This record gives sequence, structure tokens and C-alpha cells, in this order.
Amino acid sequence: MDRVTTATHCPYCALQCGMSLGAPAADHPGIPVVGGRDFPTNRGGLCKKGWTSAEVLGTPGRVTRPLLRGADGRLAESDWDTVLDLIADRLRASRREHGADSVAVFGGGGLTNEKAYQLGKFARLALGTSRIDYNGRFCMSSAAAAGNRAFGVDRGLPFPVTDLDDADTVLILGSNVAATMPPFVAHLAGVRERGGLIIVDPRRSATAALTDDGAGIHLQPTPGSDLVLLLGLLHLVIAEDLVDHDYLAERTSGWEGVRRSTAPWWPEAVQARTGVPVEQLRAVARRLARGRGTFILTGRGVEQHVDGTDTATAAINLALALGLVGRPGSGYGTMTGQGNGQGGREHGQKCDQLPGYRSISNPAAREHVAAVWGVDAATIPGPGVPAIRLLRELGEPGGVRCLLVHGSNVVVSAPDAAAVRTALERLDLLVVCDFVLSETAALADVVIPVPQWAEEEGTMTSLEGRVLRRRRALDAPDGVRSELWILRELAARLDAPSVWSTEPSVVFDELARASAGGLADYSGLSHELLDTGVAAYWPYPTGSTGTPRLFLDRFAHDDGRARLVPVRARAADDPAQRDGVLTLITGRLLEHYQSGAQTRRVPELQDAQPIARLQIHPATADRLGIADEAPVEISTTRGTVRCVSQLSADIRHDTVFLPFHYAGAESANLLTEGAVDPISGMPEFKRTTVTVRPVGGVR
Ligand SMILES: Nc1nc2c(c(=O)[nH]1)N[C@H]1C(S)=C(S)[C@@H](COP(=O)(O)OP(=O)(O)OC[C@H]3O[C@@H](n4cnc5c(=O)[nH]c(N)nc54)[C@H](O)[C@@H]3O)O[C@H]1N2
Ligand SMILES: Nc1nc2c(c(=O)[nH]1)N[C@H]1C(S)=C(S)[C@@H](COP(=O)(O)OP(=O)(O)OC[C@H]3O[C@@H](n4cnc5c(=O)[nH]c(N)nc54)[C@H](O)[C@@H]3O)O[C@H]1N2
Ligand code: SF4
Ligand SMILES: [Mo]
Repeated sequence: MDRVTTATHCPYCALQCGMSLGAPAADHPGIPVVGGRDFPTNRGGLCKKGWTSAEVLGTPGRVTRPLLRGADGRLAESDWDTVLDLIADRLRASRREHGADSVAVFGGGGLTNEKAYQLGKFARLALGTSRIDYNGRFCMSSAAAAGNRAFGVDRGLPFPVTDLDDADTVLILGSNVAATMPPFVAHLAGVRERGGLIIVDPRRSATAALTDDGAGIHLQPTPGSDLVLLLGLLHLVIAEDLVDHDYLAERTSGWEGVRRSTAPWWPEAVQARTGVPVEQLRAVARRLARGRGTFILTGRGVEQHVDGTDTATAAINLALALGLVGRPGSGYGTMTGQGNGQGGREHGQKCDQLPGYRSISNPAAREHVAAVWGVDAATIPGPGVPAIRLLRELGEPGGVRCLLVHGSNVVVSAPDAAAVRTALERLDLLVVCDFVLSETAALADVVIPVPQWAEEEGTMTSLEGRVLRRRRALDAPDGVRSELWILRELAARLDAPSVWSTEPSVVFDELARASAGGLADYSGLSHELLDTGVAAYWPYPTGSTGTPRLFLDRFAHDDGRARLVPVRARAADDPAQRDGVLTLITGRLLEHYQSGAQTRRVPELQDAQPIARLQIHPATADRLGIADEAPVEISTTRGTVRCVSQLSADIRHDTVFLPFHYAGAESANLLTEGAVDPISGMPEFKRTTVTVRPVGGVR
């Protein structure tokens, strides 16, 4: 390609920092030079992962030929016709012998909108299966369910990130943006100057440390007690008469039930359950109600729990009671995680959903999408099952026998990872599309090589609901084929109806038509329009100029009102503080991304964080006889992790923290349980009872 500089976005998280890719340096062929680009979310800044992202393009382990497992049990290079014919034959046979739902698809929130859309269409039309879901179930599902329930629509931030710049108070619950979206911190500079940053985290995370020196308040509750904390804050807002009654009357319904639900949560009761002192609770409640620009934001720390949907709902109820939602200069939102975590949940990879965030159970939605696809609506399967149930069905009698994985490394990132591995090994056929041999790809019968972000065109939708152009800066290695091409080839071999373009802009146009009239309406958008650099926030129906701020006039429910939904805290079940019994929380480090499939292959990042370390309080470590940087064993009934201790006073005495970016014996998900939120299907990643002991005896 002859372009010297390509304006695009980072391949990793949902902040989608603006990035420029320059021509490769002579001594580094194939690796474009990365630069930060002025863009509202990052203003030229990038984090370490962004700066080093191009390294993965030339990683030594890159898969550039289809791989097929041979009779000797090893993966060996094959050719496209052989593997595509084999996959199509095996899928057809499975469908014939065991029914269409014996074939399943697992997608990812890192896929472009075009690929996510095509994957959902492929599952329904080419495979005829209802069994499709994706890793966003591990990520956004609780916040999405809460948003849909309260507002009738789910868009992570219903306002541009830059709205935060002028805030007086920002309450962030369970999100460590200083590590997970570093350039985002610049948007908190103003609120820190005004002393209004409030961080809720059982750890003194890098983000919690931003509240130091009068910049704000850090609340350090027991893991999993946020629902009580939020009920307690609302209780105080009511008791101190800080509620915006006019707003509630004009714009919401259900206040009375919510008001009553907060009755038991006197500050003293909240302190007893959460460990947060009464004075801090009062200070926070009053600060939130100062009424000069208040935002409430949630992250995975409060959402990845069995009561994650209710906890996000409690945060929304608090925001509504204060009249923050749909008012310029204030708001509620959730921090979307993956690069296309937002768009990836709008176009049909979710088991219950059709493009445009339409329900697959709604007859009118089915008719609309069927017309775009040129099929009879009756041929579109009904709703499938959410990710954790899908993974449990693998290889079970009457369950799924063949699985296609696009954009997830489930062996590392799904809860109860050992059980997931066993389930994958039970399958008749596992096909993994990836550009590296991830731990999941290493188990596959067929590995399909695909291009990386800088080698393809497409669109991504950022955490603020803004649709962005991902642009090609260089050609993919010889032998690699795009996912759109692969899906078309398989669709043809499976005699699928409809058209299957391999051109991202054409697929986008089809997606736009399919989304028309839906909640996430992209019908006024095209690659051509996005190439002009227009700030395109959905809904963006034909003839409109998009929607940077949602809810200014109405919410998406038929009556235009937001719904306040009463929620209740679960019974207290603190694990007895027996010797060695602790609460494990899992999460992220700045240097690694997700399952680490990409960042563990970047020498600079891997050197900075080469091994898994368990963050543990020095007093707790002392009690257990654990020294700093010493080998430890962490156990549950599901498995054991071996790693190294990291003594730190930044964590509660009763809590330990382990990042989930590592594989093998260091994999945090050997410990986590597959328990899920009953509404969203979100697994409980953030609260596992574990025992910890030193390896090699007490010091
Ligand atoms: N460096 C890096 N950045 C990333 C990613 C990555 O893997 N690495 N992934 C991206 C993705 S997909 C996502 S979803 C986002 C996630 O971004 P975050 O939500 O910021 O990330 P986590 O580290 O999972 O959790 C955030 C914080 O929640 C706290 N926490 C744990 N349990 C509780 C609890 O019970 N209550 C409260 N209040 N807090 C709790 C943890 O201590 C942690 O500091 O990051 C995105 N950005
Ligand atoms: N214990 C614990 N577990 C967690 C979490 C936690 O906080 N704690 N967080 C959860 C969250 S929020 C998330 S989002 C998940 C994420 O975890 P995963 O779903 O495993 O996400 P990634 O590690 O990003 O895996 C993406 C894989 O797809 C490949 N890939 C990237 N782009 C493409 C593409 O365009 N096409 C194809 N075919 N492949 C591609 C990458 O190389 C990589 O192998 O982990 C969840 N697991
Ligand atoms: S914050 Fe996210 S989008 Fe920005 S450079 Fe880092 S990983 Fe990339
Ligand atoms: Mo995520």
C-alpha cells in the first residue's frame, strides 16, 4: 500500500484512542510506526498497550496458514480448500444427525461491527442454529440488562466522554480506569481539582490513588457489598431530602417502590455490611447532591457478580433520584470494555438478538431482518442460550458437538476454566479463527488464520456509542483470509440463502439497513460518511445527524419514562474468617489485555509483567506465613493456582487480588465459579472464596 500515514484507532479497549500508523522503519519491516492522534477520547495520548500494539502484527508465532489436526494429534499446515470443505462437511453431518443446535458459534466484542453482524447472520442462516453467544456476556451483560430495564436502551455512556471534563462530582464504582483506560484519566483532571472524584474499590487501585491530596474520596467496601452501599446512599439522599422530586414526577415511574426498598439501609447497617464508615457515606451522599454536574459510572468491579444487574440498577436508581440522567452536564453510564464491546452487542451475536439491538423473539423485528436477508422469517431460529450455558452444553448428550470460535480465548477467560477445557475436548469439532495460537486455538481441530486490525477495513463503536472507522494500513501476510471471506466460503458450501459480501463497506450498508428502525439504528451511516470524520453517535437514522446525548427529551420505553426498579441486597454470607479463607477478586493490569493472547506476545509488556502475582495485605500474609515475592498456592474446590505473592497495604485484609491475564497454572479462572446473575447471565468473576497458603511450608 502506498499510504504513508493511516488514521485509525487502537486495537484494544473501548476508549478506541485515535492512532496513526506510519510506514514501517527500514530496520523493522512489517511493523508500522504507531503515533497518538488527536481524538476527543485520548487527545493524542496512548497507553503502553497502544504504543506497542503493532508488535503483534509481526509476532513470531503468527498463524498465517490454516492448521489442521492430523492423525498424529498435531496441528499441521493445510490449504484453504481442504479445511473449508472439511468444516462444511462436518457441520452438515452434525446438523443432519444431531440437529441444527448441535453446531454453535462463540463470538467476541473485539470483532468489527461488520464481522459481528455477519457472524450472527451466518449462525442463523447458514448453520440454522440458535446457539450463538459471545464474550460480551462476561463483560457488559449486567450493565446492559440494567440499562435496558431502566432506560429501554443500552448504550454504555449515553454522553460523550468529554462531558466529564466539566464535572463537579464523579462517582466511579468498580472501575480502575487509570490502569484500564489510562488516557481517560485526563477527563478527570477538572473534577479532581474540584475535590469531587469518588472511587469505590476494595483496593486502593491506581484510580483510587487519584483521590489523594484532597482530590476526592476513596471508599473501600467489602467485595460484593456495592448493592448495599448504593441502597445506603439512596437512603441518605432521601433522609436528607436531597431527592429531585420534580424530575422523578416528570420523567420516571416506580419511585415509591424504590423509596421503600431503601428503608432498611440506615447508615449504621450499611457500615456493618460494607465496612464503609458512616461519615464517609454522609459526605458522599451530600457531595452527589450538590447539583453542579454529577456523574455516576460503573465498571466490571460491581457488575461481574451474581447480583450485578441489580447493583447496576441501584446505581441507576440513585442517579435518577438525583435527577442526573438526560440532563446536560450530568449523567449515568457504564464503562464499556472491549474495543467493540458496544457495537459487538448490537448486531446479532447475542443469543436473543437480531441486528439493530432488536429482539429475536419479536415478530416485527424478525420480519424486518428477514426482508433485508431475503429469507422467510420462519427460517430464522429463536433465542439461544447465554455464554455460560452454551459452554456447559459443549459435548453433553443432546448438546453442542461442533463449535466455531471467533475472537475469544475462553480457555483462559471463562470462569471455571478447567471445566471449559474438558468441555472443549469433548467436542466432535472445534474450529478457532485467530491470528495467534491462543490457548483455545491450541486445542482446536482446525485453526483459521485471520488478519489483524491494521490489515483490515471496518468500523468499531466506542464506549460513548460513537461509530469509528478502522482502516487498513498494510496488507495481511500471504495465506491469511478475512473473516468475511471465510464466512462467505462456508455459507456457499452450506448452500446458505442470502448474499455474503466480502467487502466491509457493503456489509456495513446491509447492517445499516438491517438496523433501520431498531434501537441501535445505523441507517444514516456508511463508510463513506464516516470517512469524513463526522462524530457519529447512534442512533443515527437516515436523515439525522446522530445522537451524542441520549435521553434529553425522553427515555426509550413506550411512555418515554425511565423505570425505577426496586432491588434487594442478597443475604449476608461473609465467609467465616477462618485461617487462610479470603475473598479473591480478579481483574486487570495496565500492561496486559484480557486473556493475554496478544499482550503476552509483546516483549516490552511481558517483561514488565512476566508472571501472575497475588496482591495480599502484609498483615494477612504474615498471619499465613507468606513472605513477599514468595511462591503461593491459591485454591478452591475447582482448582489451584500457583503464583507469587505481592505484599501490598493497598488491599483490604480480607481480600486478595489476582489478574486474569495468564494461562496454565497461573490462570485465575481455574478458581472462579460459573455462578451467574439470573437476569444477565454474567458470571461472578469478582468474588470467590479461596484459601491461600505458602508453597514449601510456613516461613
Ligand atoms: N490494561 C487493560 N485494560 C483493559 C482491559 C484489559 O484486559 N487490560 N480490558 C478491557 C475490558 S474488556 C474491560 S471490561 C475493562 C474493565 O475495566 P475495569 O472495570 O476498570 O477493570 P477490572 O480490573 O476488571 O475491575 C476494576 C476494579 O474493580 C475492583 N473490584 C473488584 N471487586 C469489586 C467489588 O466487589 N466492588 C467494587 N466496587 N470494586 C471491585 C477491582 O479491585 C478493580 O480495581 O477494561 C478494558 N481495558
Ligand atoms: N477472572 C476473570 N475473568 C475474566 C474477566 C475478569 O475480570 N476476571 N473479565 C472478562 C471480560 S470483561 C472479558 S471482555 C473477557 C475477555 O476475554 P477473551 O474473550 O478471551 O478476550 P481476548 O483475550 O481479547 O481474546 C480475544 C482472542 O481473539 C483474537 N482476536 C482478536 N481480534 C480478532 C478478530 O478480529 N477476529 C478473530 N477471529 N480473532 C481475534 C485474539 O488474538 C485473542 O486470542 O474476559 C473475561 N474474563
Ligand atoms: S487506553 Fe485502550 S484504546 Fe487507548 S491506547 Fe490504551 S488500550 Fe488502546
Ligand atoms: Mo470486558
